[in-house]
Amino acid sequence: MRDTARPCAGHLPQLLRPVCPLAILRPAFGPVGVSAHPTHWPATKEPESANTVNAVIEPTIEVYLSPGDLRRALESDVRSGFTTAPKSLPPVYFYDDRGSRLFDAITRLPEYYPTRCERSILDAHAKDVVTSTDTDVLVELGAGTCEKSRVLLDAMLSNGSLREFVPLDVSDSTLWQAANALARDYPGLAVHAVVGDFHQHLDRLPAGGKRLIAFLGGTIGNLDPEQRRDFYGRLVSVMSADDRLLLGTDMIKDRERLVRAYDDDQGVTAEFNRNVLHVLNRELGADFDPSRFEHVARWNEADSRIEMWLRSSVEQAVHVADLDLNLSFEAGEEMRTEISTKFSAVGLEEELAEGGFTVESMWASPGEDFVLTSARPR
Ligand code: SAH
Ligand code: AVI
Repeated sequence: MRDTARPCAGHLPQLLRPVCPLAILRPAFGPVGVSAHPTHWPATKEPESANTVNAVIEPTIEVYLSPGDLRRALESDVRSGFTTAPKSLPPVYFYDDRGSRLFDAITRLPEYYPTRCERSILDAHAKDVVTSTDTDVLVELGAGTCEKSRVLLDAMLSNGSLREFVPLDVSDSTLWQAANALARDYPGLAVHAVVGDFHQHLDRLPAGGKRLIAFLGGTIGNLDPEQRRDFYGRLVSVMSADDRLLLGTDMIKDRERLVRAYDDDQGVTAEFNRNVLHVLNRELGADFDPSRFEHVARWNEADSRIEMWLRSSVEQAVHVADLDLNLSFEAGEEMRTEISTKFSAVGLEEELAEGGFTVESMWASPGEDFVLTSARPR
C-alpha cells in the first residue's frame, strides 16, 4: 500500500534531468510558478476551432516532484514491494519516456477499446459536459499526451468559456511536450503544467474559476479501493461548490474481451509490462533479464479487476546494486505490476457518494463499455 505521507514516485529516468532548460526542478515543497521562455516544439496542426486572433501564451510549469523525491520513492517502493509476498510494484513506474510511448501505442491497438470508447463519448457529449458546468478552467489528472483534452478544450472554446488548462502528470517530458503543443494550438489559452502526483499534490492545483477536473482513461481503476477512498477525500476537500469532477471508468464486461485488451496479439502490452524491469535496471543498477519474465494478464473476479503480473520463467537471482538487495525468484513466481479495476454503474455511484460526491450525469459508450461521470462535491 502506498504511504501517502511520503512522495510517491514517478518514473525516474526522464525526471532526473530537466525536461527543458527552463523547467526548473525545485526541492520538494519549494516555491512554485516557473515561467518557461519560448521553446520551439514542432508546431502541430492547428484545429479549425482554434482562436487565431489571440496570441500564443507561453506555457508555465510547476514541479512538485524533485529528482530526490522520486529516487527515494522508487527505492522505498522497491524495498517494500520486493520483500513482501507476492512481490509487487506500483504502476507509476511504467511511465518513463519509453513506457509513455508504449502506452500511446496501446491506445491504438484493436484489442484496447477504452480509449476509443471514451473518445467517442467525449466527441458526442463534450458540449453537454461543458455547457452544463459552464467551466472555464480544465484540470486534467494523469493527463499524459493530453490528446483527449483537446475535445474538451474545443467544446469550451465553442462555449466561449475557455481560459486555462492545467494538466498534471508525473511524466514530465511527455507533459511538457503536450503543454507546448496545446499552447500553440490554442492561442490565448493559458497552459499551466504541473509535474506532480495525484496521490499527494491535489492541494497544489491552482484554485479559482469554475474548474472541470478530468480524470480520464480509467486511470482511477489503477488505484485500489483504499487509494480511491483517499483520492476522493483529498479531491473533494480542494474542490469548490462550482467545480466538477469528470471521471472516466471502464466497466465490467465479458472476461475474454477484458483479458484480450491487456494481452494483445502484437505483444505491445507485454512490452509495456516488462518496461518496468528496464526502468529498475537503468535507475537502480538492477540486472533483471526482461526476456526471463512472461507477461500475464488475468481477470480477478472477486475484486472486479484485471491484474498484470510478470512471471519468472526460470528460477533466478537478481541483484539490485544501488540498494545492495539480492532477490530470488522461483520458476513460475509472479510479481504484480498493475491492477485495472472495472466498475458497475451502481457501484461507481455508491463509491462516489461515499467519497463525498453527488453524481450529476453519466454518459456511456455503446454497450456501456465505458462511462464518463460528472459529479459535484456534496
Ligand atoms: N489520461 C491519459 C493517459 C492515461 S495513462 C489517457 O486517458 O489516455 C496514465 C497517466 O497517468 C500517465 O501519463 C502516467 O504518467 C500518469 N500517472 C500515473 N500515476 C500517476 C500519479 N501517481 N500521479 C500523476 N500522474 C500519474
Ligand atoms: C492508464 N490505465 C488506465 C491503463 C489501464 O487500462 O489500466 C494502463 C494500461 N495497462 C495496460 N494497458 C493499459
